[in-house]
Amino acid sequence: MKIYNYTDLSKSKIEELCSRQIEDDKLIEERVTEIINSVKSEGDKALIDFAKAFDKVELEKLFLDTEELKAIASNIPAEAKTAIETAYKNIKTFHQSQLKTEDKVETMPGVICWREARAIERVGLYIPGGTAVLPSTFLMLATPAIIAGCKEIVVCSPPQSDGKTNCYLAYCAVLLGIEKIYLIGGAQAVAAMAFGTETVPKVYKIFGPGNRYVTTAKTRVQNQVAIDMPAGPSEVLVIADESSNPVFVAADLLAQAEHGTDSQAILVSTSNEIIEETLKQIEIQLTVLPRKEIASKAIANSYAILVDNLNLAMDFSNEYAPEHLILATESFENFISLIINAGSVFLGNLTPESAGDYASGTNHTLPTSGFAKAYSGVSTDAFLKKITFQHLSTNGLKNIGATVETLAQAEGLQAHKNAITLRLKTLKG
Ligand code: HSO
Ligand code: ZN
Repeated sequence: MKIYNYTDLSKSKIEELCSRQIEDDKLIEERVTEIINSVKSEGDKALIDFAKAFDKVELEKLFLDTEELKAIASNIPAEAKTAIETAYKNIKTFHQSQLKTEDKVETMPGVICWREARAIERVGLYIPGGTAVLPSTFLMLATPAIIAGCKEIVVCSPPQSDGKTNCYLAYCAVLLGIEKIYLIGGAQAVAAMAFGTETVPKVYKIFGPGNRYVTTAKTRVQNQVAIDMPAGPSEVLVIADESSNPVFVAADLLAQAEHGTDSQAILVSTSNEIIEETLKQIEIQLTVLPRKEIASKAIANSYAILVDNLNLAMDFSNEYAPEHLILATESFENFISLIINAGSVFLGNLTPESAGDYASGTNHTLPTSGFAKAYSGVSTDAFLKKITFQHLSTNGLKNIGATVETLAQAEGLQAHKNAITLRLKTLKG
């Protein structure tokens, strides 16, 4: 991990440290285009062929139904079952609190405007398989979809080599009342949900993380469906001062690093000793991690920055716009209002990112790659759209009439003007 001194950094160096450009991979682009085209033209057959080619499994059918899911779920260890239930309860409570009705507003006498939320009828959730199977992602996506009231929730996850899914995902499905898991992974899952096949329903919005194939496919199908957000490798930025605990800080950085070799784990600190001690701790904790190969590569690509004060740390963090921001300081209260760009924030020394990754209630599907400057993480809102309504009374029409007529005239749109004028005339009778 490289260490920089903030005062020595030029503007362009700061920009470089904040940029997460991953080069376009032409090969991935081409493969994804081929996959999308195959799914579009051959439907289910392409999905079965891809399962054979990529997942090394001969599927007889493309999904597991409720009975099959129940059977698989029965193998879940009791502890995991309880943990999933507790996490679900917290996620549900937090996401339910996001459902808000808005007031009707009388913008001028007799002119009433308001918004009402309606669920996106059909949504597609992608739950990754591969190096880490993520039941937590299942909870994070399906819970708000159910709370929002989405009628059809299509869940895709790559099949295991036995043509099934694991007991954790199966248990989540049973707990949430999701009737099917489609055994489809990668770009082909995204294509299936975007275009529909004989078996897989076409959806209106696709959610969920995935590898480069999945994320490339999601950007590709955007002229067809909505997506949650553009995705890149996961990242954390920890701000630490003398009041932080290097053992905890190291653990948090490693928790991020173990996600993938391209993960970013960044430390910004006012204390050189804290940086040194954290780096030592990283070495110690790393040696016993099962995913140490992955984590050490990510750590090698990450960096620490020494700053003169926490305000400068906040400046850097806002420029970097981290997916996760940890304020590992006892004085976190003073800095909350200074946070402008971040996906999700963890306050104080006893609040690890892991809490939010799994169980506190907040969503872990968050904007990466600096997109926290413009995007929010997934929430119940992401599964809703807001429809505006308005009603004009006689008085309202009279009050707003001249304004609309004048603006329509100015834009040279006579028919627009007439829509008012003709009504006003009838009123005058
Ligand atoms: N930190 C990941 C979410 C996750 N962590 C799932 C563990 N499992 C992206 O926010
Ligand atoms: Zn995580």
